[in-house]
Amino acid sequence: MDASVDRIARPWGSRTPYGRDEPWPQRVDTYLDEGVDRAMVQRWVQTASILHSDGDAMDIAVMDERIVGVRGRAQDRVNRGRLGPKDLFGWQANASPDRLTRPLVRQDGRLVECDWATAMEHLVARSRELLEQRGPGSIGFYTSGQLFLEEYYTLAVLARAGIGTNHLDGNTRLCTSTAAEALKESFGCDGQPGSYDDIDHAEVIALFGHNLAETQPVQWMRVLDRLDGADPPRLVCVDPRPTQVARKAAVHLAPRLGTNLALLNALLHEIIRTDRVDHDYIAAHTVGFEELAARVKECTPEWAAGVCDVPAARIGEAAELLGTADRLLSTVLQGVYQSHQATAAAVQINNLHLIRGMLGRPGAGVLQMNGQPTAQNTRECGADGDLPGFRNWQNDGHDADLAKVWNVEPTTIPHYAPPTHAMQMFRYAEQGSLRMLWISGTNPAVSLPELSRIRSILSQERLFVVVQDLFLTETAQLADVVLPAATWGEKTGSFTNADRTVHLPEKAVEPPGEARPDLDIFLDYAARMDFRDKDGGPLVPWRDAESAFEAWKRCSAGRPCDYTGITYDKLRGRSGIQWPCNEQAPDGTQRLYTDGISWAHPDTCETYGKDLVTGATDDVVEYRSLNPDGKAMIKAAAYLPPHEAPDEEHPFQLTTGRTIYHFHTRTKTARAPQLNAAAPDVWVEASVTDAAALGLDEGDLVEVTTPRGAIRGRLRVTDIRPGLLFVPFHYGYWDTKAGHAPDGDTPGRAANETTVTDWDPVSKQPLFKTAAAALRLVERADGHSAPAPTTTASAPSRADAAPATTGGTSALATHTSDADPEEDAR
Ligand SMILES: Nc1nc2c(c(=O)[nH]1)N[C@H]1C(S)=C(S)[C@@H](COP(=O)(O)OP(=O)(O)OC[C@H]3O[C@@H](n4cnc5c(=O)[nH]c(N)nc54)[C@H](O)[C@@H]3O)O[C@H]1N2
Ligand SMILES: Nc1nc2c(c(=O)[nH]1)N[C@H]1C(S)=C(S)[C@@H](COP(=O)(O)OP(=O)(O)OC[C@H]3O[C@@H](n4cnc5c(=O)[nH]c(N)nc54)[C@H](O)[C@@H]3O)O[C@H]1N2
Ligand SMILES: [Mo]
Repeated sequence: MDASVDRIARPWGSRTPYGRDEPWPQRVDTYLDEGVDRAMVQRWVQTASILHSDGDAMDIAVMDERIVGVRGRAQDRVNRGRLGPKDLFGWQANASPDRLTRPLVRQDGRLVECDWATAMEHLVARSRELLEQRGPGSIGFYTSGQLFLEEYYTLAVLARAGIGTNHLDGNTRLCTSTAAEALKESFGCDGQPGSYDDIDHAEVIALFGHNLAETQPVQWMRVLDRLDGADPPRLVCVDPRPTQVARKAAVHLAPRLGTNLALLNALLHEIIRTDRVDHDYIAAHTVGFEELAARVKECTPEWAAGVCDVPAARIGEAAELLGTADRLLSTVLQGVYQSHQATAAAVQINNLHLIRGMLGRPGAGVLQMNGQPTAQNTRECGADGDLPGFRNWQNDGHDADLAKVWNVEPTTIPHYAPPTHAMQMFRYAEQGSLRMLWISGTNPAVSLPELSRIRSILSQERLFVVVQDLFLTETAQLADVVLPAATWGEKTGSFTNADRTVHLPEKAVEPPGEARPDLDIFLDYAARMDFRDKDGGPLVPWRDAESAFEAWKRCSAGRPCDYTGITYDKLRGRSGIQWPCNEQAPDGTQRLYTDGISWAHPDTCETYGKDLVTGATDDVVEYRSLNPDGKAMIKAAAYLPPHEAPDEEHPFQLTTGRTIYHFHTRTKTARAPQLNAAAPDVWVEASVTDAAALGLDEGDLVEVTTPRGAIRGRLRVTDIRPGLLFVPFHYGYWDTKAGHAPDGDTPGRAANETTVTDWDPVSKQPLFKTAAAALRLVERADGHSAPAPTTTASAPSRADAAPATTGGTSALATHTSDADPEEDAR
């Protein structure tokens, strides 16, 4: 079967139904540039998508040394050939004419072009001066969840052992630090327990604050295919918006923002009350059940109904599904991680699985999801505020072991305190103790909360800002040095998706101009700084991606994220491989914890844990007394109300998030015509009830104000819960008419003009999803409708209120269900 589908109008494409416990059928999605057909493609280069955490495997089509399209890889376990809209169209940004092609340095207030040697020597001179005058604590690195493993590892070595600073974190702090923390609190160590294959086997799939349909569209296709097949799963959705997930759910709970923990405590209450718990599993593999039972004893559905504004009966129905499922799969994402009591709530989902014994079997698993494509590697490699290989900074044995791998003295690697988190780094920069900040692969001038504050921090004269990016982003415009990076398709390196699957995206074409792979930039810096190990040899002896990967394998050996059984060759030509992969598991490991809990023993665990309410760190003595045998830890927490509650002046709750067609600050997706056209500008979602009460309608220009700032956008009236506003956070200002940051005359359109500087006490993840806001009319619609998609959570409540989102002929992709074996062989 060969079919052409408008993948903007139908983001998930056509269905390939399958029954429970059957293999997910293949469907190969291909999109080639207009005027290009398969016969014209000169070579296909293996890669995987980096526009979400799914790791969709694909091949890049190359013609005349340029990228002309993509095709899914049928043999890969992750996607079996399917691609989402961003996978299909996003690559076009690579060839955008406004890519950075030469380094820039600031001279007399302006950024001017220079050669690499000039830019790097400037950077080295400033680093040396700061090291001499102010010490390593004056230098910080803020990296990404979108580079490759080899790049993070190199950065971690040069920052922690070369500079010797504790200030190294990723934008993964905004993204998956709660996922990591929740895993650490429950299992003593990071590491995704479940597998995407669990979707094939689950009887109930519960999604907590996770808009899977839009943010991991290929796994949503998998769920849709199961819903159309024999013995379909039932979905439980916890999300205040009418997402596609919510529309397909057997039970949809739409809680008041910031009340996840109350709801979860009530669900646990019901499951314990009805004794739907696996007592044998609890006895064999956990500690702490009694404390949980006592803590949730009073948390009845009726109590939670009052807190969450969800009918008690609906909570009962959800508990019934979660409590009786023979195979339960749960997924968790930003509706929990970026909301109030983030870690405490995420941990309750682990508890649900622990008390029901729903772990380590097909269909029984928890996915504490990642968001960014390579966030897992930022964490593993220690570029995110943890030590490499999930080592425990409080464990002297782990510090010594890492020092041995790097051939440095243990005192070289700072471990006097937990590694500095990103929000703290920005505070140090604000206060003046941090004097150099090297930002790679992230755009904090759009993505961090309270943007007026972030802009003023980055614009300080005394702070030396280095930005490594593809484009002159809002952040790069504030830099002292801008380094042009090569990206996906232009460089080789590996990465690991949210279910531990490692892929090897390969270089397909040359980068534009003088742009260089991030790895080469970090290696160049390490060489110029002349970082040495304790015997006088180079601290960073590797020279390319493959030798960096081999070095990382030695660092990962014997740790949970063991890569020792993986080679570049093993990743070529076939499916991705799930870590741990070593002598005992040469083909990788589908699920963790199939045979009890493996990494929670006091000698091996990544952390001794924290208090779920205050975030205070425990020490080894407390940990040993709580968990001497290394079992899973069931940790309970009481609900507290969110910090910012609506009042008379700010009567609404405001949340922010994503749409299927755009990625983050849109540096890539705004430059892909099909994606940009589908959602070209910011909008504001409000409920039918609230719009009616304020006399507002579809397309009206409105202003949303919080104590931090205001944004303007057109109104979309949807079936969102009353009292709640939603604003997508994708829209910065680089492509606006003004082209500069908002001031008195140009109100902002970035959601983060309005968000608050506040974070979860345990994971330190910022709270992008709970604020109080006011809404007012600026201008009537006058024929406009909101530039919001109609295919997704932002669908208008009244179907005819806005024209349907379509892509037309330029968005036609083919679906092939019988994968052509010749095409599969490369
Ligand atoms: N299309 C697209 N896909 C992406 C990305 C992208 O930018 N665009 N980014 C990737 C990245 S880095 C990430 S982190 C993931 C994020 O993926 P998701 O977490 O799925 O996306 P969000 O839209 O941030 O938030 C999910 C949902 O949380 C709900 N929510 C808000 N507040 C609350 C609350 O208090 N409680 C509950 N239960 N729910 C709440 C929102 O209504 C929203 O539907 O997506 C990844 N995939
Ligand atoms: N209000 C609100 N704010 C949020 C969120 C939210 O839900 N609401 N979500 C948060 C989350 S989960 C995330 S992950 C962040 C994302 O926030 P950011 O990381 O700031 O967003 P991106 O637009 O992905 O920025 C990545 C940058 O790296 C560049 N880049 C891409 N590839 C490469 C490469 O290979 N090398 C280099 N050097 N640069 C590259 C891109 O051009 C881009 O400028 O936003 C966070 N902010
Ligand atoms: Mo993220």
